[in-house]
Amino acid sequence: MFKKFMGVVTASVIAFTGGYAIAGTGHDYSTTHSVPKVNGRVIIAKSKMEQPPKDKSKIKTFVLDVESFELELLPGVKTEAWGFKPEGGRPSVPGPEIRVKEGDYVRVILKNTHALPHTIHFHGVDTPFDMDGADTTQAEGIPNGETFIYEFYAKVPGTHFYHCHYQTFLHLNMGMYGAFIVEPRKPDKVKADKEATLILDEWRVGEDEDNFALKNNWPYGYNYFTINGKAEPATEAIELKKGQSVKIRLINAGDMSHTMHLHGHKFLVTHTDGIELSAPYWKDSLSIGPSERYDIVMKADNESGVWMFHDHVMPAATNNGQYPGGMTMHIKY
Ligand SMILES: [Cu+2]
Repeated sequence: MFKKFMGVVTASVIAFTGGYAIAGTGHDYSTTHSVPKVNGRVIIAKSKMEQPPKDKSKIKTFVLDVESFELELLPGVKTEAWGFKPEGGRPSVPGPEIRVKEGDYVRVILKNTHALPHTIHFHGVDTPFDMDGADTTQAEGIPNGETFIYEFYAKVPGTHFYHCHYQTFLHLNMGMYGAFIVEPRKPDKVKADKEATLILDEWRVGEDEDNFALKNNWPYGYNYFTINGKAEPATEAIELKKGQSVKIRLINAGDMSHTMHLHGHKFLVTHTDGIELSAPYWKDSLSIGPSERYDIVMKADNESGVWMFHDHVMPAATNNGQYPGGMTMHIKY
């Protein structure tokens, strides 16, 4: 695999001369993080547009790898997934949350030991273009055995996400995404007692002849629908105390629009795509398109109970056509 990509990678490094340096020739990263030892070469990316801060404590480092694994969507339903994993950790869908503060210098080290090439794109973070990780700017991806170091200032506060942007339709579908949260310098105007991040996604699982979605012409044959990689009844509830409030960061990492409806409560929409609204507005059903993010705040101010929060695009509230299921979860207090 490595040999196969050698020539291609060399070419891409040459194409980016001026923007990139090979390990040992440009930067010394040893003061904050040892450069990971890998089978192949380490490509250190140095943005032409931004310089790291002198104060090393302002540099936040994350090391990610990719691994194939079996993701259990709900008891008895498993599918192959490709998950991001932290160094020494286990792969997961979503991948580990990256959380930094506005103004931090972020260093994300993609140390790829997976069989296929991958990249990381930081959606909504607005990095310099040479850190964009897109199919067009990193056309060959980061192949097996190689490491790429993304570096940029976290200038844009809010709820964002990162995902592989190599053969994106397939790789994003295999679960290669995670939350990227930039906490704002100036605290949010609407405060909450707790926080939860919910990432929506769809899956096509099992043999096509058993696929309820294909028989009913649902988009792309998606027949399982997840919140944080789990379908009802395996989704995790948000537990509150009466009177408590929760800020929910909704991220749509899938290919379909979903309309999240909360029973028994209104919620305040405070941010769209990470941007704080000057005039937050109340809703009880919120449509969220692919790649959109919404921050909402709800308060446990009705009767104590187990309140449903679910996609009102009803096919996505099933497991292969069996209702209830899919993008359904509960808020308990
Ligand atoms: Cu990928």
